[in-house]
Amino acid sequence: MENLTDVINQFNFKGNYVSCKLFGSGHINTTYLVKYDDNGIEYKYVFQKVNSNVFKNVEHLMENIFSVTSYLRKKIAEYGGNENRETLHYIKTKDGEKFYKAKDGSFYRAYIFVEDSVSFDSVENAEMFGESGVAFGRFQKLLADFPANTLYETIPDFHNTEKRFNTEFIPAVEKDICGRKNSCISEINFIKNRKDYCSEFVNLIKTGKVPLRVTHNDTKLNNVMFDSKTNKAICVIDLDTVMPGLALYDFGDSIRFGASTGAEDESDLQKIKINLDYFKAYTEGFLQQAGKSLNKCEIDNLAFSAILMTFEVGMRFLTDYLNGDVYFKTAYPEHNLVRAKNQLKLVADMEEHLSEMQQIVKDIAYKQ
Ligand code: ADP
Ligand code: GN1
Ligand code: MG
Repeated sequence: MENLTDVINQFNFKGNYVSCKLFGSGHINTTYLVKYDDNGIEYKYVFQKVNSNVFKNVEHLMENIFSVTSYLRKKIAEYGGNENRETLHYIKTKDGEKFYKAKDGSFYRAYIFVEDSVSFDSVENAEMFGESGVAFGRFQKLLADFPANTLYETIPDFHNTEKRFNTEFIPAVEKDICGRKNSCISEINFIKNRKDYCSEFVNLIKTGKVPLRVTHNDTKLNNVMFDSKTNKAICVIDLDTVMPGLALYDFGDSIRFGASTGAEDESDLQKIKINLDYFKAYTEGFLQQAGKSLNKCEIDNLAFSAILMTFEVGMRFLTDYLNGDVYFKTAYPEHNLVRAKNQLKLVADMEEHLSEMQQIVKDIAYKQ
């Protein structure tokens, strides 16, 4: 394996290498904070090893990111924003490439660290969550005219819940290659009993009721950087899954992660409920930005999207548990099972509160 500092040295960073430390809490890539020094001035970079087990075509992924961020820079400059702060700025290698392929076949890329910024792994108050809604709503709005068909699908069928059920979840249950099935019979049944959920959005696409848009597809709170002084959301990060998708995916995934009363891997299920105040705050922020571009069918499905996106990730965690933890990073053997139970508990709680969630959406969307 190539030495990490040798790989870092392939990039066009300013000055001399100072340090490299592990950083961030994502489940997929490995992230480092790299520091350089140029005559006493410190430069910080985010340096990542891309998970090429998850992302099969890193070239396509980086093409997507460069075209989307270049487009965003233009849009941000047009409205007088700060294009160096409000979107990611990727650094090419000394050879002018968008990423570096190491001798062992692994892929690395780098971008500028957004100064005076911070990300959060859990929501601290409704205002913060509302701000993340503004950030993802704005992201969607700014990319509304971007030609979605020029983007590669970095993970085909990423939010095709039906396909995930039929071709990933059911085979994992049937094969049971780790002999873990008996430890999660009630979770398996919970998912099987909701098989109908899986085709809801697939059918909305098939019948043309909702349009494909450029979406982020992984709208966790920690994929938004906040200004550490003003607490305002600055920019959306983690652009690996930007591709054609539904506004519903982005809305629902944010709620799943941020409007839960506990962390995604909290094992005490009593602590897992939907926080309707947070739900309301996010809905206000998101619709304030993206509301005008959504059609009635999208708006009417926002509340359910939170259930479906939570159900989908719960099913993915359980699938990975059954497959022996080959996809998501885990910290202990039952980690994926704990995450799955947690997400399915949140589904159950949201089912009980669906009509309240729908009313909140209506009150906000139709008063605008
Ligand atoms: P992953 O795919 O592992 O989730 P991310 O791209 O989301 O990787 O990065 C992981 C974490 O690193 C983020 O949650 C954030 O805290 C931090 N981070 C990422 N990009 C930046 C940036 N440009 N500036 C400052 N911090 C960043
Ligand atoms: C992964 O990379 P990260 O941690 O932001 C996953 C998402 C899941 C999320 C669950 C490419 O996101 O789909 O919703 O974990 N990303 C990928 O926390 O699979
Ligand atoms: Mg992330």
